[in-house]
Amino acid sequence: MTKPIFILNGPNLNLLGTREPQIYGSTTLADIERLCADRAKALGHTVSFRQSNHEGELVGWIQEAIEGAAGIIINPAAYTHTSIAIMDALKNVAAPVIELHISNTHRREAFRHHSYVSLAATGVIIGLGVDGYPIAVEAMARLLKAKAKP
Ligand code: CA2
Repeated sequence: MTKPIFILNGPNLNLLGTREPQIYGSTTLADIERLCADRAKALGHTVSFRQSNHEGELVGWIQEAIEGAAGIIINPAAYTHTSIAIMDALKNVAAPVIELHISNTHRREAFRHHSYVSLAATGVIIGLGVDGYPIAVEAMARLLKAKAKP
């Protein structure tokens, strides 16, 4: 059995679709999970889709991914800009890591312009709205296919 792609979501993303629609849109996290699962299935993969408001729980899931995931797609939310712990955890993952942001963080406040997580990411998807999630699944499938080649 192939390992799932972990899709990890950080603090407050459970509120998607309920607040700040002008920035984050009206799609809920449950809708996004379905979009990702469907896209993954079409590409021959599965996903394990999770959200936490706690930094330590996210670090634990990243450690679990070292053995248990084909790759990680992560929207670390506000921890992007603060968490050396998440960056350090991701640096121990040999599998591909895609960092994802719904909004274009570079068009927002200066404190959102720096990402610790980017230092440990294979690639970054920013500012494509919630479409970024299925696009990230597609990109991950391509990275995994390229890696599987002899
Ligand atoms: O654009 C993104 O995906 C962010 O990772 C979202 C984070 C923000 O801190 C990052 O700078 C960029 C915030 C997630 C909060 O999500 C909410 C969703 C709906 C209502 C309120 C917050």
